[in-house]
Amino acid sequence: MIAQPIDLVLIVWFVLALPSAAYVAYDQFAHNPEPVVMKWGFVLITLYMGPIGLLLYVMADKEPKPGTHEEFIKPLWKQAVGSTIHCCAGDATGIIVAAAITASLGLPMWLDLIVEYTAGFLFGLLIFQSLFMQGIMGGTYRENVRRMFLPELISMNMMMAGMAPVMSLLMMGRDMRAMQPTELLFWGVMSLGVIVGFAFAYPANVWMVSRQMKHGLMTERRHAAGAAARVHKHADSHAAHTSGHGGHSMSPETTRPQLAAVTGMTLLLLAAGTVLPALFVNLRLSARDVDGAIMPPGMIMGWDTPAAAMRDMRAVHPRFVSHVAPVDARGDQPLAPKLDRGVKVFDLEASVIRWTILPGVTVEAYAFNRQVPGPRIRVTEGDRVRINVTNSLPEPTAVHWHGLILPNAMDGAAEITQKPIAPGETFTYEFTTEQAGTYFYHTHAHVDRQQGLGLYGALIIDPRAPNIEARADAEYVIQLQEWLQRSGLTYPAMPMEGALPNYFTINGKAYPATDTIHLKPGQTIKLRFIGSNNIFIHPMHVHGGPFTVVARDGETLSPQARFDADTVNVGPGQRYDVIWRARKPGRWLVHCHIGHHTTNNNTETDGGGGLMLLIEVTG
Ligand SMILES: [Cu+2]
Repeated sequence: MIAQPIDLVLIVWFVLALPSAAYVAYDQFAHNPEPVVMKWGFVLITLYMGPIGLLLYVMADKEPKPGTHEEFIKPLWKQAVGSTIHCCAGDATGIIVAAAITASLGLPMWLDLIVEYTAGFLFGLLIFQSLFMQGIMGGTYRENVRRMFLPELISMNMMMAGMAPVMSLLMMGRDMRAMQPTELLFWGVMSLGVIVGFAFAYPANVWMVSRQMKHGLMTERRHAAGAAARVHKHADSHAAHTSGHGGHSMSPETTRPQLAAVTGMTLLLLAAGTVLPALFVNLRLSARDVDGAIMPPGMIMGWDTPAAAMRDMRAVHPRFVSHVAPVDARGDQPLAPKLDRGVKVFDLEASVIRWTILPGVTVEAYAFNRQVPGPRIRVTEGDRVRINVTNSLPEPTAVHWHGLILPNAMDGAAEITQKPIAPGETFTYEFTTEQAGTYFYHTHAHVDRQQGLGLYGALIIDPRAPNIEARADAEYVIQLQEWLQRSGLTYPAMPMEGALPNYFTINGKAYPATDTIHLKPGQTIKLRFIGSNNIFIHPMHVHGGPFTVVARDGETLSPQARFDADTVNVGPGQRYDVIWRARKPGRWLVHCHIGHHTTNNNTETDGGGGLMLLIEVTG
């Protein structure tokens, strides 16, 4: 699935690789005079290495004119290309098949590497080198296995020395879709791995071919076809004649110390290629553990980063989006209750939506009733309320009624007071309200992730006796939120490396997309600040003179305890009700006083951004 720009690059790459391999296959079997095993080697390698495979074929192996193949392939560098291709085709096929199987089985990455090495080595040695080459090398299968063991070992060690770090570092890197064979990225990493492995194995093959340890390229023609070299698709090996470098008579020109030194060095490089990445990435995890997570750029991931941390911080995968909210949709919409024998019944559904926080900037949000913030629940002190919460998220959740006095079983703390609501399930909360004031509800399962992605909403409880509350001509609820949206993906913002937010919203919108409040001179407004965000204490400030703080955390302050201020620190979970009077006409700002929180991705638009809105006093 296309989720990142790299996916488009990979599509282009594979669109080039497929016709490249098709061309090589056609040309090999229709025109090129060489043993079938080499034809297949080139086809497979071109499938894995795309245009690079095609380049190698044309430059080193494709007969330029009929009858010239023998002469054309003589240079050592071409012979070594043939030798490397032959080896890599077998090894890479073994490695790739093993990687796909181990990923599906959910084996940890370190075990993957061992299985892949073993599979690549055995496939290369037992099938590609010994079985397919038997017709060319003569001798029994057993003799060939013995003869090819060392050359295959040297070549495979080098191949894996190059391929293993590519696989480890990229598969367990930022975009762990690379662990899943169902993703294009997996195949992209395999391709890159084969290319790097080829580059590592090539010098070793130059040496081995020059020392007569391995076959290079060969020419094989049907006698009957003669010099015209019309090659037939089904050239059977009885009628075939083999010539060229190496051929039947290979007599290695190496000394034991040379072999020991070279083999030792390749083992050392193999060890480095497989072990060193373990210093940087957690190779104990499996494809299942990381579940295709895409991590925020800049997150610190070490050899001991647990899979649970990755699952918590990862991007919301766009495939989970079940609803795209219109650009001008607003959150915090009043939710009308149904009445059931005196009980006010509300339905909430948590799901993944695409939400516009600013024209042109969307986030993949976890949302109640397809809006951010979730719908406003407004009841009166003493009401019996029932809230049916349906979980349509890809993970379990629970809803907490922040600040309320209620039965413990209704408190919504996942794993503490209830089993989390599994995806697809509904849980019913029911309680009688005993307080009045500004409250809110929010997820209480993986709060770090889910609330950071948008799972919260206002819960306003009006007092039974209205006169006990400080009153104003108008009121406006301000719910704060921090977002991390980067490179087209949304991550839950967190106060840690790589996860700090770059967007900030009031009621799901960043300035200048926030509401504008309209007042007449002399009118008063009650601003209900809600710290529905996860990270920062936001010093919320109003221009145009002080306001009076009349309630804190839902509790109305006694007239003696009320105080005037022009900035109030709204911390996560806190609520402040303040009453501000429109003393003079004009455009007065309400904003957070942390400068960065009034930018959008570090940019000021129309005088600011993020946690900012306007009160227009006219008339
Ligand atoms: Cu702030």
